[in-house]
Parts: sequence; structure tokens; C-alpha cells
Amino acid sequence: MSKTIEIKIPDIGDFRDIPVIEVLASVGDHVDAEAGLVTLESDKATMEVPSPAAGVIREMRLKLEDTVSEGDVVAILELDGAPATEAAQDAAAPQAAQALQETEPAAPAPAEQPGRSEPPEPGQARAPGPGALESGAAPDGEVTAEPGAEPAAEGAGTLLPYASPAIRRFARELGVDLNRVSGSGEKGRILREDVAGFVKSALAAPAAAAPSMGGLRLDFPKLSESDFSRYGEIEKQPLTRIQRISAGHLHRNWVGIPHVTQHDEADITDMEAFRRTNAGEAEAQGFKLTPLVFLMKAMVASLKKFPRFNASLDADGETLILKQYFNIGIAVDTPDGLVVPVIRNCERKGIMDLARELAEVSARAREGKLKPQDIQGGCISISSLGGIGGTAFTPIINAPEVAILGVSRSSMKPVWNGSEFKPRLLLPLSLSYDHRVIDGAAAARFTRFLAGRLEDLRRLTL
Ligand code: CAO
Repeated sequence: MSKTIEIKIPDIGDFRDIPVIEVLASVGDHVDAEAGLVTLESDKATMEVPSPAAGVIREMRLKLEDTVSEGDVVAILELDGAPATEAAQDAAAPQAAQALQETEPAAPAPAEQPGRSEPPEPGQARAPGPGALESGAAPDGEVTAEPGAEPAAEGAGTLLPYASPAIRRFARELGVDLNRVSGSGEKGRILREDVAGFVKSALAAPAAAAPSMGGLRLDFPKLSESDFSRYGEIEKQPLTRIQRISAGHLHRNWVGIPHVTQHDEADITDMEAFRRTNAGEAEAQGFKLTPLVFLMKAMVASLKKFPRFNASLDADGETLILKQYFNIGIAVDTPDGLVVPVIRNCERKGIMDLARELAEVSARAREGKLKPQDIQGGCISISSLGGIGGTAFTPIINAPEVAILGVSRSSMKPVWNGSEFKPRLLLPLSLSYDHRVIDGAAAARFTRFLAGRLEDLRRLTL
């Protein structure tokens, strides 16, 4: 007895009537779980809707230029295990699913705006696996495909070449850096032909220049391949998808942004006493009150005082875009790798609200249940290793943000008060900043100001 399901457009945030720009599977195709079925594109984002399970496409309900909203049926899928047709057996499985790749600020020329960073693959939000399907759908039931979200380290948008997930995948397979390809499609979108043309011209000019970033040549010598098993037993462990994607982003940001890290310490003796007094109230409501939420409030006050830290460089590198909102990305360590969900409008939320939201969003991050919108729109990030330890580190800026605050573990230290040493609880702060946008003096003032808010919480009300 064959078992079919309806695959529907998932929750895609506030988007409605989004055009289908690619249909990636046809009737009779056998698709793997997470294989892309269609690509949707709004003026702000491009996303691929994956198949939630492996099977054969029995009906494809969408065609190019259809417009869709959440809940619309994409296709009817006959689940694997059901008798497959000859056509299905012959059909090649589409490539693995990608996810949302936001090209945030689109018109008039999206490729020239700061947007979500490349590579576009999903990080946190996953297509439901077989387990989700079993529990979520009765035979002949309906299943909503979950679009993947972009990975963390790259959070809310770096300069993103404007291309659909399938084109990004195609480019990745060929080793093409989409930043170097000009798009001939609508609004400058990069098409398959553009990538193919780029490869052709690169082959025709083998002595072409090495990859560059902002005029900087990046022709690192390649590591020679080593056979480590010659020296002892080894085990090979593939990187997770999030780790693979983060790796590219982190590398690009590290190499492409002139980082400087400013270190400071905040005396949080009084803040800690206040936190402990209120920790029980939070615990009674099922979440923890940690120093991190105080840091978020102090960050908002500091961004208001120093607007240049709440900014992004435009793609031309000559204009600063100052933001009037206060969304803070929080680096969360998950079993699959680092992700950076964004807590929005922190200026409007109290300490308890922030603590509750942080607990909720970090739990979802660890379960791989973040939605694309959860990782969009950050202004600056905080990476806290305070729960683990350490005295200082150099966090990597989450472009197109221009700074990131690293937080290490607080410890009791003797502090000279002018007449004697007193034991005080000091919190190490490490602010990495983009030196193209922020001067060292401004960074020192910013960090000191932020520390000052933590040292006397009453100043947060000023
Ligand atoms: N100093 C001393 N103690 C601290 C502290 C600090 N700076 N920060 C947190 N703590 C304590 C907390 O109070 C908590 O104590 P209790 O268990 O007694 O309540 C404990 O450490 C654990 O805190 P936590 O890590 O669960 O909570 P958090 O709010 O501090 O952080 C989160 C939440 C999601 C940011 C964190 O769990 C996490 O994933 N951190 C890793 C981020 C990361 O990997 N960054 C590196 C990225 S590379 O740049």
C-alpha cells in the first residue's frame, strides 16, 4: 500500500505571495530527504523548500512564477518503502537541500547591499527528519517542509552575492567564489550561465590573479596532503553542516576585517549581589538569571552612547549605515556547532524578559529548531564563555557587524581602592572591532563605558 504526503510551504516568516523562481524536481523524480523542491524569492530573501523525506514526486503543484504563501501545497510525495515506478527508479535524485539565504537589503541592487553571508546553507532550522515525519504525519497526511536557516557565525548578513540556493550549490561544487561573478539576471541575480561563463573565462586565463578581498591578494600556499595514518591510528570525522558553513564565514571575516581586540575588566561585585538576589525569582519561572542579560542591557546603553558600534559598512566600503534598533546576537554553543540567534529590540525588554527569551532561544538553538528569522537582523554580537572559564579571548566579528563583545569568567581579585586592597569580582571583557570603522580610542571608551554600566547598574537608567 503506497503512502503519500502533501508537502507544504512552511512558516517563512512574514512573507506572502512569494514567487517561485526555480522548480528543482519533477514528477517521477526520486528525491532524498532534504533535497530542494522549489526555490522562492522575495525582494529580501531567497529560500529553498526541501523535501521532508525521501520518496518519489507524484505531483508537482508549482511551476515557475507561481506565487506562494505558508501552507500552499508544493508537491505530493510517495514515501520510500512504497512501490516505486520505473521512471522513479531511473530518475536522478536532486542534490541535497539548502536553506534560506537572505540577501537582506535588496532593491535596487541587492548584490551591492549588506545581506546575509555566503555560504547560504541552513544551519539551525532543519528539514524534519524521518522521526519528525513519523510523529507528524498520518498515512496520506500532510507535512510542512521546514526551510533551513542560515548558520550562525555569519548571522545577520554579510555582503551576499545575490543568487539562489541551487546556484550557490552549483558554484560551490565548481569551487567558484560568487563574490567574483557578476549577475545578469533580474536585479543583478547570478544565474547558472553566469557561473558557467565565469568558469570558462577562468579556464581560458589560467594565469589569472589569485583570489582577492578588497584588493588584497589571498594566494596562501596550500597545505600538502598528509597521510597521518602512517604515524598512528586515526579516525575521520566529517564536519557538521553548521561547522562547514561557519568555517568559511569565520575565515573570510578573520582575513577580510582588520580586527583589534580591546580588553578591560568590569567590577561586577555589586551587580553579582543584585543578580543573586533576583536569581530565585527567575528560577521559580523556569529560567536562569545569568550575567549575560545584564551585559545585554549595558550593551544597549553603550550602543546608544556610541552609535558607530551599531553600524555596518556599506558594500562600497565608503558609507556607514547606522542602525536605530538594538538587536543583539548571542553566540550559542550547540552540539552541531556555533550559532548566533538574535534577541530583538533589547532596549524595550527588562532583565527578566531577556533572561526568559535567552533561555528559550538557546534551547531551540541546541535542538536545531531555530527559524531563519531567529538569526536575522543583529546589530552586534556577544560571545560569552563565562560559564566555562578563561580570562580573555579574541572573538571574530560577525560581519557585517563591526564589533563583537567576548566575555570570560569573572573572578575575585584584590583591587587597590586608594588605601587598601579589597576583594572585588572582576569580569573580563574582550571587544573585537573593525578598525576600518572604529578607532582604538573609541573602542577603549566604549568598553569602559559598558563596564561602567555594569559597575553601577543605576547608570543603566540614565
Ligand atoms: N562569569 C562567571 N560565571 C558565569 C559567567 C561569567 N562571565 N557567565 C555565566 N556564568 C555562570 C552562570 O551564572 C551559570 O551559573 P549557574 O549554573 O550557577 O546558574 C553558569 O555560568 C552557566 O551559564 P550558561 O552558560 O548556562 O548561561 P549564560 O547565560 O552565561 O550563557 C549561552 C548562555 C547560550 C550564551 C551559553 O550557554 C553558551 O552557549 N556559551 C558559549 C558561547 C560560545 O561558544 N562562544 C564562543 C564563540 S567563538 O567566538
